[in-house]
Amino acid sequence: MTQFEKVFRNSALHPKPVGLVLQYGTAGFRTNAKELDHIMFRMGLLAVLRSKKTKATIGVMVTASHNPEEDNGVKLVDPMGEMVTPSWEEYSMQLANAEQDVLLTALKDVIEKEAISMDQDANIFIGKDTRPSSEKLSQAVSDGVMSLGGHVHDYGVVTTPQLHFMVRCQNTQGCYGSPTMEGYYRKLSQAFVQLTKHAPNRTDDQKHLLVDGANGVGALRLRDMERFLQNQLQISLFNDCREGKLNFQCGADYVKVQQKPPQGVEMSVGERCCSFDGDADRIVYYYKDSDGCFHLQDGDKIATLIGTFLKDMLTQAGLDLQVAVVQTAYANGSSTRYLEDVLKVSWCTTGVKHLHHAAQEFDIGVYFEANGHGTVLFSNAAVHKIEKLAQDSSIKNEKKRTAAQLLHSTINVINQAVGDAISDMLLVEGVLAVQGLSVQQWDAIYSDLPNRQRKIKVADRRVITTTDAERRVVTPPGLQEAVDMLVKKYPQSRAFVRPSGTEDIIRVYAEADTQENTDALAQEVCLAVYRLAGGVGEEPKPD
Ligand code: G16
Repeated sequence: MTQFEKVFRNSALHPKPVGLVLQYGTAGFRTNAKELDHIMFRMGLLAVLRSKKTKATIGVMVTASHNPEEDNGVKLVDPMGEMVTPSWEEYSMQLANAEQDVLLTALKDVIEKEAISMDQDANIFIGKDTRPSSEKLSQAVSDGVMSLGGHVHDYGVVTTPQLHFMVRCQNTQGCYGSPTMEGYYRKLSQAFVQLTKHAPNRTDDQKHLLVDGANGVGALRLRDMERFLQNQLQISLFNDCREGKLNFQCGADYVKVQQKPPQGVEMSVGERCCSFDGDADRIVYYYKDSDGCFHLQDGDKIATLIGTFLKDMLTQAGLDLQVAVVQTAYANGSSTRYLEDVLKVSWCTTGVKHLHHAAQEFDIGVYFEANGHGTVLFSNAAVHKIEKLAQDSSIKNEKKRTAAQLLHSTINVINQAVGDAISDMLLVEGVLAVQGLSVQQWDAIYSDLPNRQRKIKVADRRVITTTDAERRVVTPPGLQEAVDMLVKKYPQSRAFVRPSGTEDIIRVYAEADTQENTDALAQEVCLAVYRLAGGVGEEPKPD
């Protein structure tokens, strides 16, 4: 039997529902798990082609991240650990949506267009989150890979960033680290411990952190990592999968959107807390003040903390490297104003795949979405300069030597492949420790403008199209004009509307001078969306 005959035969075991069309979204395919078996098999096929094309190991992660437990999805990982290149998204849709009888034609079309040599070996790393559907769906990925003659290494239940890390380690022949779970834990925790050596005498309270694991894989893997941290971090873990549902009233997305603490976390006044999302590629921090008020340190605050720290260290080390922060439309206006005074700020469309590429333009690119998804990228030249300085034993100036060592450890604590809640947590903890900052002092760097995010259900979210990094609506006609009119009513206000690429909803963002005005603006924009873009169900009511 030829390879193609085998694909044809096995694809019948993962049949596509006739007529079902799925879009490649912000982070791959994502929908109810029941609709995904054929997608997984076909993404296994595509991963083999991508591996043959790049002559490198490719990753396939089965997860729906922040979505509800009944959803699932798939993220493809390119050779350096980044999201698959956008030019292959089209191929993934071609394969995903081909009816059964033309699947081979679609497959051969990609092979031909990309001039892929089918004699080339293919290696695929597979990971999955803790969803009940993930086991079977990751098996469908394996079936796809093996049908086309690829080799599978199944890492089992891992965080999305861990899988990205493994792919990068494998394709850099170990230069980035060892492609094993132990390799991941060792690399990050050793760098973290090095950072904390510059912050001796911390009290147990200062080392203490409350973590909400969203009842997901991040909780499991953080438990595994604890023993490597040499007691430099004392973690109280909540929502750790023992009871409670994945992402339900907990996790980074819930905390960010609802602007309130997750269920199941016992917070005392002033205690540092953080939440991961369902596949641990996002993190947000928060605390409660003595009046019981909740304070959120989201991705913007994390980017500010890290960006300004890196800039200070570079100045002290005497290194002339440019640090830039990449933001999206969701960035709070106050964060942008603050950052523009101290660093270069660049904009791009929502989705880490876009931010990652934008950040690669700089010596050091810090990118964070407000929802807590982000990391820091160092160019090869920047890494080389920092490493050289950190190893230079002839430096007499102690401040300069320390700064170089801190920069070096910072590089190693960061998972540069992709945003990583565990790595970002260690980075934030390390920076706060080194700078002797409390969570309140970090929060006080600037004050967020009140903001609100809402979700609206419409009959077909594709009716809304956008431009200008998703900050302006193009269709349906009249919607942008309506938003513009509403924004004029409130001081310091801003609002935008965009279709989600991960959930079947429209997202509305609003900010203004007071929470009352923000909520009123958000409500009015929701009504405009509902009326002009085909809202379904009851009219949106104030939150
Ligand atoms: C994914 C993307 C993020 C994006 C988020 C929400 O995150 O990786 O870049 O911000 O979806 O996207 P949207 O607003 O289009 O629904 P995750 O953590 O869910 O994989």
